[in-house]
Amino acid sequence: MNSVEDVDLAHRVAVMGQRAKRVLRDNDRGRYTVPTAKLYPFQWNWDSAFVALGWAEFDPERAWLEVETLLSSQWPSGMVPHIIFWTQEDTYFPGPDVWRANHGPQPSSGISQPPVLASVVRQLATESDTDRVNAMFDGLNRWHQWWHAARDPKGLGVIAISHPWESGRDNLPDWDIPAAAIDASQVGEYERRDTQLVDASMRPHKHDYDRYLALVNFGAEHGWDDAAIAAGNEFWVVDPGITAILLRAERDLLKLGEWVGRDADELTSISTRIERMEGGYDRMWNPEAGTYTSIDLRSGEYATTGTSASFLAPYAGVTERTPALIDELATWSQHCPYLVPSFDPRDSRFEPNRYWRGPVWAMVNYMIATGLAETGEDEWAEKVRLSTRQMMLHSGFPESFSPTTAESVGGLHFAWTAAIWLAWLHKL
Ligand code: 9WN
Repeated sequence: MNSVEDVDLAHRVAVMGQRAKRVLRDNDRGRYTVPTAKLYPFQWNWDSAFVALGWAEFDPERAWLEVETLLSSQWPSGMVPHIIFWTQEDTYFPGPDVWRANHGPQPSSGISQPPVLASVVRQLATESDTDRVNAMFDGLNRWHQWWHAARDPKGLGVIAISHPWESGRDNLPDWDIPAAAIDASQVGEYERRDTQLVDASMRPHKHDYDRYLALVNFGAEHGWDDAAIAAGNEFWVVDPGITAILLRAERDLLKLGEWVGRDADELTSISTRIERMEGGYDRMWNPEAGTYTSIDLRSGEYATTGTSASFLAPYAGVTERTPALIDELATWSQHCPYLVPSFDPRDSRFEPNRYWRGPVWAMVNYMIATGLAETGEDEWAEKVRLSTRQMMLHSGFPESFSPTTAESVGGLHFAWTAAIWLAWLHKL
């Protein structure tokens, strides 16, 4: 017989499921879902991909529409932008007039974001979806090719970002030193909207924003030309997050291609890209830090510290160093009760409530735990899952969570957090 506690928990879980659906419905704009109203009133790239996993739990048609809408914003170069400005809104800065990036079918930003889309499509696909997968395959393939050509032009097998926003982990301490070289003297006056909607102590500093905007200006002045950005952008940093996510996405794209019977040539070129990345991955291993770190390609310097993305190697199918990563995760867990903080909690730059300098993000946990489970590290996969669940039971569906208190950080009523509940955490 169930105890009172079990019944109570089952009730709370059921209520959470209803609330999570409500969050998606409230943020639904018909063909895409905004991350949260006002703070982020457009379509964001990796948000939409994760949100589709949530929709899939109760409205599969709507899930497909989400991912198809995202891919429909693709530029002729193959790039899929990080923000698509489907409507005009004045609650977000910088908007399309600052980006000056009208290269695609819709006004958009000029950079990309972590390419989780192919992995999500693989999860959405059921036996009856071969036509849909076929229709998306070329776009996904071209986007992946773009990452290699535009962000790894030297064929190192690891992927660079041209802007902190491209990583999706905007104000990570990793970017401080590479960004320090950026000349922001010409940025001028501007009005931020984020700090009018969220406590400024949770958001990046003005110093960071000045540099974000200087990089946007550089891209816009160079017509968002990939070669000019690779050659001259002051910020050019290998990101373990993008690299792991792309490698995973390439493996999933290959499986999708095999499944729908694409040409051998197409499949071979994906396999070649996978092999190049498998060969390059260990460049990010930093023996002094004892983990994978980012690399500033302009100076050749490695970051000194691991981040939550260091733990994505198993998700990428790179498992040689899993024992060391598990030791590292165990150490982190002794320094903060909730896993996985976005930045090393032992480091002096760790800030539990400031955006990507400490808070926990549910979709990052989802990827970390997926990789750990696939590698046979069930105990730690489960710890990460239960930690995520506990934080949501405590604080609902905010943008992110404090790893020290499980309290909300950033925006509320947040789509990807609710989606991760639906896709992954709703079972008792
Ligand atoms: C800039 C929407 C996005 C996420 C990013 C997160 C944050 C934007 C911002 O919000 O970035 O892209 O203005 O802060 O860092 O990962 O996609 O949720």
